[in-house]
Amino acid sequence: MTTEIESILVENRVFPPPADLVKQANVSGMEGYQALCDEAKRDPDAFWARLANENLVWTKPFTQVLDESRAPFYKWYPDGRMNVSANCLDKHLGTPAENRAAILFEADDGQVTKVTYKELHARVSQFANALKSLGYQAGERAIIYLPMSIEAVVAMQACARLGIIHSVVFGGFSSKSIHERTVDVGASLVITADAQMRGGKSIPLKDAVDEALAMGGCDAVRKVITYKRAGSDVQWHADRDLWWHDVIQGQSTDCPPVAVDADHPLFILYTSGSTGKPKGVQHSSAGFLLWSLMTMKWTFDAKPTDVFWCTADVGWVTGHSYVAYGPLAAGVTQVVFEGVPTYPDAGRFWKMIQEHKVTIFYTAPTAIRSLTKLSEADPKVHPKSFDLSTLRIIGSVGEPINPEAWVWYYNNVGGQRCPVIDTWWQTETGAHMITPLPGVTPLKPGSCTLPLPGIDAAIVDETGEEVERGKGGFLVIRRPWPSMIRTIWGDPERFKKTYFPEELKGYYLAGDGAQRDKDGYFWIMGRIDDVLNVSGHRLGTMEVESALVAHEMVAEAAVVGRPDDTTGEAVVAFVVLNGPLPQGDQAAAVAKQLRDWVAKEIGPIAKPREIRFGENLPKTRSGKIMRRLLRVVAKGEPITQDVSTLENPGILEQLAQVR
Ligand code: 6R9
Repeated sequence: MTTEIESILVENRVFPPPADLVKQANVSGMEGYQALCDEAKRDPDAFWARLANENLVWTKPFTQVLDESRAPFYKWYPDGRMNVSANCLDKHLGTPAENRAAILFEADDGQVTKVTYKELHARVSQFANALKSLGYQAGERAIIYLPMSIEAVVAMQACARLGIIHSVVFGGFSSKSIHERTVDVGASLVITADAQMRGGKSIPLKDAVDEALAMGGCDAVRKVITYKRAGSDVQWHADRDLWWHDVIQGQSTDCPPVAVDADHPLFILYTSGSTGKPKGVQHSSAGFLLWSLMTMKWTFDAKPTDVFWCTADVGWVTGHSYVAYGPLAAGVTQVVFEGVPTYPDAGRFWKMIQEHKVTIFYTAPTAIRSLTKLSEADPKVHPKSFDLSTLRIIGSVGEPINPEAWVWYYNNVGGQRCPVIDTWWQTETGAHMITPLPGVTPLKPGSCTLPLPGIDAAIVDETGEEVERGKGGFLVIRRPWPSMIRTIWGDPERFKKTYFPEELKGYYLAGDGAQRDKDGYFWIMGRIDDVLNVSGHRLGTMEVESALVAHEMVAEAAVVGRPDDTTGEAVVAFVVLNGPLPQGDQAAAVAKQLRDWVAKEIGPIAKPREIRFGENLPKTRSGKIMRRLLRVVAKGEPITQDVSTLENPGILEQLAQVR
């Protein structure tokens, strides 16, 4: 572990919560927040029991709240049984929510489809019955590789209904990623689409699945179900392939939800870590759903009248907690969007907020930064050209939001009326952890402010001791919470070592550096490990390095992040080729070849922005690559650090040249 924590700009402006929100929010005023925090502190078990009893429907009530006997493999509500899909859909039947729109789906081309809770329940049940008739059962694993669509939500919910564990692979990932995940989870089912539509273009999906399954080791896969989205040509394997519209034919819209243990895995979602191999983060059923739902109510102040829009793809954790599960459990109407924010123009988000009368909007800083640039350049796509008066809360997730972007978002999208809710959390935490509450927290741009009630967040040193206010350290969570990661699928040792290192007193180590100011507000300073954050997506430097060295031309590679105004960080790769140093056009051609290779190996988001070639990499005498120096070179700054421990200091000059 290293604590290379850079100091950050601390904003001094404070924005008090709007008075009307303080009055009627689900958590009202600092006293309301404090009362919940005190309740959780006084008797954590009683607090978590109360929330689970009041907010979830149990098939068999739990008698124990938390089993710590095998820590850090915590079990929550161990003897309770329930079903996630029943808690998102069935519970609304026969209530006023039944005829409310659950999903307003807007396709890439602008076409809108509305699905009520009752209709969604029927669709999920029908698809679940199709899976059942194919012999699928609780505990099996399904890979879902679908575009943003009603079907993506239906597929996830149908799996949950039967206790099938899903693993969603982001549609922008390569066939190699699908292959790795299919093998790792031992999937017996793949659900995909012929293609996805983004920005007016159709991008094949089924082809990538075919390629992945042809790579070998996927023998457990019995069926591939394909949803026809674009009507594009696909290859067909008669023994294995089925159309979505065929399998649901004649299936009943009544499918009793299968009760599972509270800790039955709901899903496995892969995320980058500090090694080359992404980790399969395993989440539970009850604990995960409870916190997704509570944070909908607390963080977003969700009410039945809200129109909620989270712009995240279901391929990321945000699309699990705040598209596929949380909003449905909360009974709100949500917008699901297939396309991209810049098509047909950069006013798309604002136009959609206006048309669907969105009240709660949740997006990523990278989107805000890129739309700021485009809006300021063209008044037609500027948020001020749209009626955004229905908005009451605007949220941010994925990376630190710089004060400049925060203020632009607050002024131009939120009309200086809506609090900017900067939510800090991770794939592993399942749902929000440190975040302002709209009717409670005075905001400071750039700070995710205070932990949610029940979340014991702290900043500690290498020994687990809390550091003084104003000092940087490791962000940890000292007590378990219901939506926490249960294990890394198939690798419990790695789970223990990564998240509960021995020297940290059994605390959960988030992997972020942070500090607290005099008011106890948290300021996240970025990752302490070799994980980059590109457009809010986690990317391991090792992952990109492994992809590069897998190319026959590459002898060695080191990857670092460079700060970037729009994407947060950009990938810069330093590469040593097998053979002479390329020059001029040849260097450009090889760089292009390698960038395309990385896109194929991992996905387009992992493509290095820049590739620099050298005859070697800067190394210590013990052979360790000095990434610290490469980060300076990548920024184009002069090296002022001591390089005397380097075996080959001259190499830095060579790498500094952009060829
Ligand atoms: C939900 C999600 C997690 C990492 C996390 C941190 C960064 C996320 C943030 C934030 C500062 C915020 N991060 N939200 N940093 N402020 N509000 O993004 O999950 O993809 O697993 O990424 O993202 O570094 O450790 P995930």
